[in-house]
Amino acid sequence: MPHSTTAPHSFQVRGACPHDCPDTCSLLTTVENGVAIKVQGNPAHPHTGGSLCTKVSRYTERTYHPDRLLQPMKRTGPKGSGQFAPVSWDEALDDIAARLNVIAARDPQAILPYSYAGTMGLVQGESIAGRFFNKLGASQLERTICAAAGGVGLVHTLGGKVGMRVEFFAESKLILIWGSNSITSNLHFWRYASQAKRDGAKLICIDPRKSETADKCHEHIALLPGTDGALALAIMQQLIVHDWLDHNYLARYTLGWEQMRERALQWPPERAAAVCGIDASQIESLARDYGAFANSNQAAAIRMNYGLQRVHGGGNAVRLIALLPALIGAWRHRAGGVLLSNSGAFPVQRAALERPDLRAGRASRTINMATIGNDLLRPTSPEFGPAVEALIVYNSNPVAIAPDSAKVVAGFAREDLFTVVLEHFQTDTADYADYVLPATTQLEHWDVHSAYGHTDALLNRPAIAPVGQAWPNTQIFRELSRRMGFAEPCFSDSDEDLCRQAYGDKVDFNTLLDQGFATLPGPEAPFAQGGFPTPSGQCEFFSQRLADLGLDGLPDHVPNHESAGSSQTYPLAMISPPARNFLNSSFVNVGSLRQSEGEPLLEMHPADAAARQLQDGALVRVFNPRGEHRCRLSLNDRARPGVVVGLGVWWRKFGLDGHNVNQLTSQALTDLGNAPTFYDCLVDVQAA
Ligand SMILES: Nc1nc2c(c(=O)[nH]1)N[C@H]1C(S)=C(S)[C@@H](COP(=O)(O)OP(=O)(O)OC[C@H]3O[C@@H](n4cnc5c(=O)[nH]c(N)nc54)[C@H](O)[C@@H]3O)O[C@H]1N2
Ligand SMILES: Nc1nc2c(c(=O)[nH]1)N[C@H]1C(S)=C(S)[C@@H](COP(=O)(O)OP(=O)(O)OC[C@H]3O[C@@H](n4cnc5c(=O)[nH]c(N)nc54)[C@H](O)[C@@H]3O)O[C@H]1N2
Ligand SMILES: [Mo]
Repeated sequence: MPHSTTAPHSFQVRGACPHDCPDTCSLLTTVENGVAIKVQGNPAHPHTGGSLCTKVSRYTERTYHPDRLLQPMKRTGPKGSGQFAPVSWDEALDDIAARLNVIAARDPQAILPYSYAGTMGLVQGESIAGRFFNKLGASQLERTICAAAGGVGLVHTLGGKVGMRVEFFAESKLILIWGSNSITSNLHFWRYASQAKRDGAKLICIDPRKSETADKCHEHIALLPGTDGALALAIMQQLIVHDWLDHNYLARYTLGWEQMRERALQWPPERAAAVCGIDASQIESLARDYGAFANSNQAAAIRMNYGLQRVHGGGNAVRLIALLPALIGAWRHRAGGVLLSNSGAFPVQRAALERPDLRAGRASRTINMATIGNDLLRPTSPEFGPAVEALIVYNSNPVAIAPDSAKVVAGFAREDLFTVVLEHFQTDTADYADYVLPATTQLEHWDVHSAYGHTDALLNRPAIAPVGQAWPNTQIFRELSRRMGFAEPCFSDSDEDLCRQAYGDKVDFNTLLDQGFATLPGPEAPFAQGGFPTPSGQCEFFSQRLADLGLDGLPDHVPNHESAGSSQTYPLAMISPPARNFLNSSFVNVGSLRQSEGEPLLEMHPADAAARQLQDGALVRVFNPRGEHRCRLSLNDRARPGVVVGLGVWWRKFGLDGHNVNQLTSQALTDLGNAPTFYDCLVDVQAA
């Protein structure tokens, strides 16, 4: 029950931040007379520590935004025009069900769900929605857009999405912040890193961009995008030649060290320096700092984030970095090792939530969300199967966030594609819908959460009644199921039922009800004595599973599809990492946050600008064979020579020319995990 505070009609409700961020904060929403007036960080939750990021502390501005979708809408103009007329829920759902039934009668695989982590909630994500598409026998979506390369890399190295417990970074004495702008995208990790820094730890940032986080670290290594694997190999080479190794740990708890050693010895610092575009002395110094912790009673830790795996070799790079702690025996300490994601630690009962058994053995083609641009344009063929005829989008804004926008937009613009979008706002994607259905926000529905940057499960209670006629995703799929004639009792489960099913008996639901969060049990130093969840139980330098797939069993440096310096026509490497005040494309329409970001910018090093006679603030055209995007130039030392940075992800309709950076990115995939390669992208820039 909400507990009362001072005013009679005022109370606070415990919730969870739903956004796709490692921090998954515990929220306290103050409600007065049925209106949410304030959203704060819950001081009782250790990882949240009572503080929120700028975005989520403005949550009421987003919830009560004048542009909130308040009723179902049906398209009245051409696709993409954004012309809609209000309709009733009954009219919308009857028509949607009828149209889906006609398509399903021909081939249900012509229907495709498209969803990601607009909410990370286990209930408003793939619970009733998963059941609905399984029962329908629809195509399955391969959800690769963010973390698949690194995730698969971790699985074939440590055995899963597992790693250090985030709180122990506070005790580390050396922290490598690798491919992560923590102050922007993982603020509550930064609290622990700052604590370590105050206690004398050295912080080193490895990032092509001099990020806000790099500003606060002792050192910054500005390597070229997609060269992290080469850097990790050269660190290994230095650890070997200087014998900064924990031989005992290597012998007892790793597999394939001899072969890895041979490969790493081929990477002296000079070789890696040429690939990474940095000085060999920087690599030697980094390896010396790291090697100092071999066999030490103090700990070195690595915080990787997904920024470094959005390139061709992202999976191998994550493998190589995740192997480093084994060389020096860092895992022996609770404050040592590596953390990319902890999501594998959560006992989520996915089969109970999504009910794959409802497919009843029917064929299920898989479509990769990263190649939606090409796949919406494919005709029916024996290899591909049926052309996509219906698309149901929820918790995602693909027209803005998927790579190679020209193709994505052409696909969504197909007049013969039936598109339904469940949303809070009229996004770039909603503009292409046949029906837009208003969804509730986190303040208005129940949910249960796992996290990927800490090890606490969270419960979200609704704080207010749904705004307008909005419904939770679950209710929309429940009502659609009924109209489609799906009779199984699981389609009637309430959101509270689903919250209980999410962890079954693996997490005590009463703890969630009582305090809003529950810390997962688990050892403080998970791999101090091996015990990796790999098939061998060892930290795997060599992966038999990869070898069995016909891939290299050992990790290697895999160059970019579009390597910096490989093209004279497009000499600049463009990366498009998160802007601090946005979350992917969420919050771009919140006025105060968009004002803080200003307008779409391209950061460029003054030397690259001088070579093109471009001035700070100039209007520029960023282009490559996939398209062009106009924005304003920002000359500063955040971008290194040869690399330009377009912070994202802006809504296309807020851009100068109705485009965003994804007009330039490609649909090429990563080495492992079939993920997109947003930061593997060559461009050139001219005055517009
Ligand atoms: N404020 C805010 N927070 C967010 C997000 C957001 O959009 N805004 N996004 C959320 C999401 S979806 C995710 S997945 C997470 C993590 O999101 P990530 O994509 O990991 O984002 P960042 O931690 O900002 O880290 C990206 C950093 O990696 C750097 N980088 C780019 N290419 C390379 C490379 O090749 N090598 C190396 N070493 N570094 C590279 C970028 O310059 C940037 O500073 O953050 C989440 N948190
Ligand atoms: N160029 C470039 N592109 C990128 C990235 C990059 O770094 N650079 N980052 C990539 C990454 S890491 C990711 S994770 C993806 C993210 O891509 P998406 O997962 O699509 O994330 P968002 O852009 O935040 O869009 C989420 C949408 O879900 C809606 N939503 C939120 N909660 C609910 C709900 O409860 N119900 C319904 N129906 N809708 C809801 C929000 O209003 C929002 O419009 O983008 C990727 N795209
Ligand atoms: Mo992401």
